[in-house]
Amino acid sequence: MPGPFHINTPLVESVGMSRRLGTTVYLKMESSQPSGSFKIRGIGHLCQQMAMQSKGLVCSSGGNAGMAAAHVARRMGLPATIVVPSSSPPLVVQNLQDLGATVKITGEVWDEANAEALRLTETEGLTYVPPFDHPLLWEGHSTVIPEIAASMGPKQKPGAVVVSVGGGGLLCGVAQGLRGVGWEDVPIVTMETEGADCFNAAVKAGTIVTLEAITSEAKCLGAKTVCRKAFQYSQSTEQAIISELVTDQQALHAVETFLDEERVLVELACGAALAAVYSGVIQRLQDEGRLPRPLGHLVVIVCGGSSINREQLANLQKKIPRPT
Ligand code: PLV
Repeated sequence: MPGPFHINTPLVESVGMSRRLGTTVYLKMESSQPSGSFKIRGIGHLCQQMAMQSKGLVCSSGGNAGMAAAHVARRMGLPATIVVPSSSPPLVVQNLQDLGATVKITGEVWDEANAEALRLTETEGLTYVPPFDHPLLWEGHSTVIPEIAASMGPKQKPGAVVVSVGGGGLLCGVAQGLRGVGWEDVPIVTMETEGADCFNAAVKAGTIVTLEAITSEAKCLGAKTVCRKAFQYSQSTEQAIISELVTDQQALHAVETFLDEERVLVELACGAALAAVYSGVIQRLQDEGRLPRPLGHLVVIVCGGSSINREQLANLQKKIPRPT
């Protein structure tokens, strides 16, 4: 059986973030994964289990799930069709084509692209690769936590873990992984941008809701409805999940600061998680007594993302107005 397809990524301290927060901040560098994001953990695992006899993969994606599926398909010698919405930048289409995938642009947001991927699954007999809603994805994503535990060493435990949420797959993997290593008492801080906030909307409403539209530029967080399992985790009393939002401006500022300080370029979806520190969200949660002070080591999952280069960053800088 081929794989695993993902690599064990570095856990490194961010001196700049540690200085801001007054406690050690570790970055789990999922941006170094072969496909540019954590997605290859879950998608690689799912394909190992489900696609061995497949005649090809079809994946609906804002971009990064598609990149992971295209990578895995290439390694498995399978054709891949990736359905993306028109909101995905041309760069995403180019990156996918460079990996040998067939790209289909359908609908304006991910949910519409997904309907087309499901249709192709039926009509073409392809193996459907979901971007966030599947137990095998969560199991694959969960491997990030034992890696963090091994890097931190015995008797060490994070004070909190920060993740971005799109459809909630990464969150489910992190929650599962934390339970797996006996860290269910470690709070998870979930980050979304305003306008791509289906998890926050569900937490506030106390029930799963579907957003009318995705108005954030963080298109890879742009699922209109969060997966049921992520919502269920938010309702559980076993593990604290704190749902927070930032603006696109704050996510962009975080991307820029991260580039300057860590010399790594990530996309806006990841900027949302970084903004937890750069925009003072963690400090505010401490002020409000929702996170302890002093806090143990903070771990930020740097989810990464390939929908970014200098040109795309400049586009975002034009599109997203600076705070006045
Ligand atoms: N992006 C998905 C879903 O898009 C995709 O198709 O690529 N950080 C990055 C860089 C991401 O690409 C994503 C998901 C997330 C975070 C959030 O992960 P999730 O969906 O598992 O919560 C619509």
